[in-house]
Amino acid sequence: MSLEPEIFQQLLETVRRFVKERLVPLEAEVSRSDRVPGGVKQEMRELGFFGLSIPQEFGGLGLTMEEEVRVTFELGRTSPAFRSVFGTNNGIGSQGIVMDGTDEQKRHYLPRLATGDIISSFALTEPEAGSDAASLRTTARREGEFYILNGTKRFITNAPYADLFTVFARTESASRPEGVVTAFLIDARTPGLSLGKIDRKMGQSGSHTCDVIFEDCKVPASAVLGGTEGQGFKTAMKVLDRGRLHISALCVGMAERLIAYSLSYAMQRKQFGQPIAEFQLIQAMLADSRAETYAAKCMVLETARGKDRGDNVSTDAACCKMFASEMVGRVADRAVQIHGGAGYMEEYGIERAYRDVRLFRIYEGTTQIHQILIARNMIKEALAAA
Ligand code: COS
Repeated sequence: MSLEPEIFQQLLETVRRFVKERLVPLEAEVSRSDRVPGGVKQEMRELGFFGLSIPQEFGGLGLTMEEEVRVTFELGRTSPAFRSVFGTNNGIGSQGIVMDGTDEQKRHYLPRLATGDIISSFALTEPEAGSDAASLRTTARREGEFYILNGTKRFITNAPYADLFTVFARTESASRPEGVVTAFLIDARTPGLSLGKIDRKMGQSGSHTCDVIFEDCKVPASAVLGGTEGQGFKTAMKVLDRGRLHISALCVGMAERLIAYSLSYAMQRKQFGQPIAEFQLIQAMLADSRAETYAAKCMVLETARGKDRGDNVSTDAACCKMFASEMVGRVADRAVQIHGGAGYMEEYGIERAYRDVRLFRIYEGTTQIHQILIARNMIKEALAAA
C-alpha cells in the first residue's frame, strides 16, 4: 500500500534534511571511529527508518518499491554505513519473513523489526559458498521437534548487533541425496551460536560484518521460515531480487552526490587562469557521469514500478544492480580524478567514497553473477517463446 502523496513528500523531505544536516557532518568521525553513534541510531528509530519496507499492519511504513528506491536515492547521499544501521531490518534481514513467513512469524518478529527494537541479519554466505549460494554446507539435522545446526556463515552484515538471523542450511530430503536448502529464524542468544571477530574492511567503516558459527545449535521446528523445508533457496533468491534493486538505488544516490561535489570543485578550482570546469576534458568526465547516473536512475525507477505492478523483475533487477554498481565505480573514479590531489586526500572524503562504493559490485551478487543470470534468463525466455 503506498503512502498518501503529501505524506510521502514529507518523508522524503525529512530523510533529505536528516541526511544533510545530521549525517553528512558526522561522516569523518564515523570513518575515524568506525562507529555510528548510539544517539543517531536512536534518532533513526524515532524517524521510522527501521520499518520503511515493513507492511503497515506490522507497524512499518509499508513503502512500495518505487517509494523505497526514491527514499534510498536520498540515503545514498551520505556514507553507506548509516544506511547499514537499518538496512538489514528493511531488506535482506526482514523480507524473507514478509514474503514467506507464517502469520505467527510475521506477528512475532515484524513489529519489533519495524521499530528497530531488534536487529536482523541474513546469513547465507559461507567460507565455501558465496556466488554459488546453492552449494552451502551448513546442516540442520532434524531430531524430533528440533533441528541441530552446524556450520559457519561468513561476512554477515550487522551480525555483531543482530538479535535475529535468517539462516540458510541444508536439511535432509528423501528425494535429493545432497539435501535441500531450508531457511531458519534463529535468536542470536541460542546456545551453540557464536560470533567471530569483526572483519576489517577496505571501506564502509562503521558498518560491521563477522562470521556466525553454529556448533550443535538446537532450534525448535517452529524456527523453519514459512514452516516448510526446502523453500530456503527460493526465499533467498526472492529476497536478493529486492535487495539488488535497493542497492542499485543507493548507487544512484551516491553517484549524484559525487557529481555534485565534482561539479562544485571543478567550478571553483582554478588552473591555467580559469576554473577547471571550463576545460573540455573535465567536462567530458562530468557529462559521462551525469548521463550514466541518469540512465541508472531511470532503470531503477522503471524496474521498481514493474515490481509494484507484480511483474517478474528478476532479470531487470540484475541489470540494475550490474549497471548501477559498475556506474558508481566509474563515477567515483572520475570524482577522484576531477579533484586531483585533493581527491586522494582523506580530508575531502572523496577517497572514502571511492573505497565505499567498491563493495557494491560484490555483495548481494557480483557483477559476474548478474551477467550470468541475465544471459541465462534471456536464453530461457527465448526457449519458452520458441
Ligand atoms: N525467484 C524465485 N525463485 C528463483 C529465483 C528467483 N529470483 N531464482 C532462482 N529461483 C528458483 C529457480 O526457479 C529454481 O527452482 P526449481 O528448482 O523449482 O526449478 C531454484 O530456485 C534454483 O535456481 P537455479 O537453478 O537458477 O540456481 P543456481 O544454483 O543455478 O544459482 C545463481 C543461481 C548463481 C543465480 C544464484 O546462486 C545466485 O544468485 N548467486 C549469488 C548469490 C549471492 O548474491 N550471494 C551474495 C551473498 S548474499 S548478501
